[in-house]
Amino acid sequence: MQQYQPIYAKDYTPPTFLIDTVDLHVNIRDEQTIVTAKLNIRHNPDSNLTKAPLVLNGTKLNLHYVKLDDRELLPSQYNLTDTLLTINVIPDNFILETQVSIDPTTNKSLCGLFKTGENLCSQCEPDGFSHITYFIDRPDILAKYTTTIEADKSIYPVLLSNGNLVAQGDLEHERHWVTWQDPSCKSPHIFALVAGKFACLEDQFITKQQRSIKLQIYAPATTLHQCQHAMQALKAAMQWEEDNFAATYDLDVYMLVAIDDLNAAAMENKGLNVFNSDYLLAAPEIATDNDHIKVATVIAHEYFHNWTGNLVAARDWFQLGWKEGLTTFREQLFAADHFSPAIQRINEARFIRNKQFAEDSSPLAHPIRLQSYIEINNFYTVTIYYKSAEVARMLQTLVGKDMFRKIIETFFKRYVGKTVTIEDFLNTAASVSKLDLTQFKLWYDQKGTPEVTVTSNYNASQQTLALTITQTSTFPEQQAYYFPFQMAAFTASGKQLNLDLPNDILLVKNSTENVAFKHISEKPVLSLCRNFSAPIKLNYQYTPDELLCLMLHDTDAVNQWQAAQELITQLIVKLYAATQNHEELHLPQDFATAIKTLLTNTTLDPALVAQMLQFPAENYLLELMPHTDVGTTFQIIEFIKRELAQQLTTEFLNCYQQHHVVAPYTLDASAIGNRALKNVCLHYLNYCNSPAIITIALQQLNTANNLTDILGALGVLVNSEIYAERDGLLEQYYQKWQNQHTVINKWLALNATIKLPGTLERIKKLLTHPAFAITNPTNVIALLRNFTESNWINFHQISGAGYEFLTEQILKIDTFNPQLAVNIAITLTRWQKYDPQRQKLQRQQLEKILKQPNISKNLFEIASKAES
Ligand code: HT7
Ligand code: ZN
Repeated sequence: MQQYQPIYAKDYTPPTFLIDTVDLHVNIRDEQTIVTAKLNIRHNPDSNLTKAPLVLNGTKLNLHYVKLDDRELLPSQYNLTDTLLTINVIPDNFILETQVSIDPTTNKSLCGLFKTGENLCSQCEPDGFSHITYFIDRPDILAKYTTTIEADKSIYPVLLSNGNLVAQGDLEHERHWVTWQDPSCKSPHIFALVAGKFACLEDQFITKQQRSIKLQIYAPATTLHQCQHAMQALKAAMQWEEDNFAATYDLDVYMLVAIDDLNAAAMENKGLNVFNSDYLLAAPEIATDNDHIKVATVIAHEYFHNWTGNLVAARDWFQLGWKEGLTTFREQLFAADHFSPAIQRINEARFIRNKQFAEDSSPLAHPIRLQSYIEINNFYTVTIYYKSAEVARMLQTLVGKDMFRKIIETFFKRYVGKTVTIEDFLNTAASVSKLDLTQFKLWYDQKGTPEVTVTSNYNASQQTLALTITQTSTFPEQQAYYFPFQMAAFTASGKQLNLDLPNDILLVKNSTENVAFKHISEKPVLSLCRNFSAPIKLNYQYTPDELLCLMLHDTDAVNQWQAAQELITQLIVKLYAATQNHEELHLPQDFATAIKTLLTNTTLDPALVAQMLQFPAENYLLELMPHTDVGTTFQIIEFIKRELAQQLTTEFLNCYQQHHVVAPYTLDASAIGNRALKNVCLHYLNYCNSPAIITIALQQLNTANNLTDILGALGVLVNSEIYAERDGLLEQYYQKWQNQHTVINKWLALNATIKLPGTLERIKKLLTHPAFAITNPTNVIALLRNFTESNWINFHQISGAGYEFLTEQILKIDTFNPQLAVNIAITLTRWQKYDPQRQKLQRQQLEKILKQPNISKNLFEIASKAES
């Protein structure tokens, strides 16, 4: 078994050398690309290692020469390994020139410089720059870059890099060159280079100071018409950040590029963001409502990085959670301002509960500020992005919106052009707000999800309500957290009671808090942790009546949704126990009545009802019911849906018809809500196994003017037990959309999530289908990750065939793209949650992975942590 050494946060030391300027020359040729780098280097006055050698990172580089102040070094004057170039004797201030060759055409890792389609693109976060040239590849090396690119004119007509285009010209043999100069100082991971055939959509943004910024979106000519939504989103994001945090873009040009191969949604390279085309292209026929929202928010996210990550840079990778969390939080605020705030927040709460809580209770649990890592690529996690965003949100709740804005503005002013740590951010927050954040900082340094148990005691004669709030942690040595706990109370008929709480917020600090409320005229129904005010697991014993009251009357949409989730979860738990006792299953009448009330209620927002009708995700159920049998839970969910569909056919049909609005496509909240509710109704109606429902679905499919409705209908038809044309329909859809990468991913996902038996064989066949390329991350995620994470019944089959299949794919992918291999391997790290037989089967796969002779550092770290 391989051994890789962790890097520890406590070992951080300032760099021994600084690099002030980088002069790159990238000569793109068919067989190889030659990269010549001239680095202006000096000793770091803040480093006391005055005699230390110069150590440059470099991976998969074919070194041609090294020159120090124009003199070529002999091989005996430096030491070269697979990943480092070490030069021993060096002056205080010097120019180092290196020349290397690389081969982007065979680079399938999507790190460094790689080929995507017929184009070339770079990805340098976190350490890809040293896959292009020798460099001190760490975020606290802030330098000014000048980049000259030379290439064939017809193959690579567009040549892009960061900053401003300052010169260009033609060369012999139909070649050309361009020079880009970036006036800002940047970390190496936000360097970018793009070369190829692109069309360009252009617009401008006028800043508050009346500066015009040129906006350009580069995409293949065939997809340029699908970039309008992205352009609007970009302008909205730029405006929003100026309005909300007084932060403006610093350069004169801002470019976005769409490519099909990237290991993440997008990358915030300085002035030259690169996007996976699924996260940039959008139009009604190729993107669902959610895709449109996703495109807008990813564009905003990358733009917001210009201040958190680029202009203010993370000092080292242990601060990753700071830049990603603060950027994600602003992305969420932006989304709430541009789409339905209620639905946005419900989705955020759901995502944390399904994904982050699962990560936090797995062997991969880690604090927002990591203490160590083997491979930083493994830590672009839901904790780093989304728990960190929740922590930023809690800070905003604690200090108030205006004060939060003041903190951010002060922080930006104080640290522009500098590198920061999480302490720098919290110290600024504390000094500006005058709040002691010592205890609050634990959110960054402790891992795991706090469990908060609330008990209440209502005294009718004294009209008092006593609450006890206890927080516990799965990690016994941990200290209590400080967090805002937003709450309200209602009468049984849904009237809000006055709790006399400032901003409805209780500040929780101690492991046990006792709180008393006076003048409570009747036994209250409590609405707790409203708006998901803290990322905690809440335990409170609700009765079904209380839940129904909250579903209908709570003024907080998150808790209306949460009440419905709780009602459904309670029923699943109850029916699971009944199955274990070999009792016959039946659907309680009051449950059916509650769902009927939702379907017939005309005052609730249809978008919210659609959310409330969705069942809790399997991951979430497994958190609550660990070690239960996946097959039994699946059958119970199917039973409940079937019973509801049969008992409430008329209500589902009426609701479907009321919200099936035939009109031109618009992206407003009401149209989105109607589509969401209609498609949820159709999903339920499918459980009637009725030809009439097939007719409705086919009609929706054939008349739809948008992808949301097309996929709503297709999802129903391909999962129908009575519709025999499934494969013909899928083939028809493929033929129509085969040239549209983003839609083909939907098609792969559709195949992957068919709940009927035989899906594993279907997926195996699709591995050789022209629609699927194992080197393409979005194809792999659509087909393989959707199968393993959203097709429980087929993936977790008790034979273990699903697990074996996954391991085969992980190992295959690991040979060329370790980041992608880890992306699909994460599923296996949750094995503790399953029943003993499935635990054993999943562990066997982890052991098998670890026994392979040459697995990557990435996969080793994940599999070894999961297995132990
Ligand atoms: N900061 C970026 C993180 C990233 C990435 C992007 C593209 C390809 C591979 C990547 N590895 C890490 C993305 C972001 O948070 O916006
Ligand atoms: Zn980010």
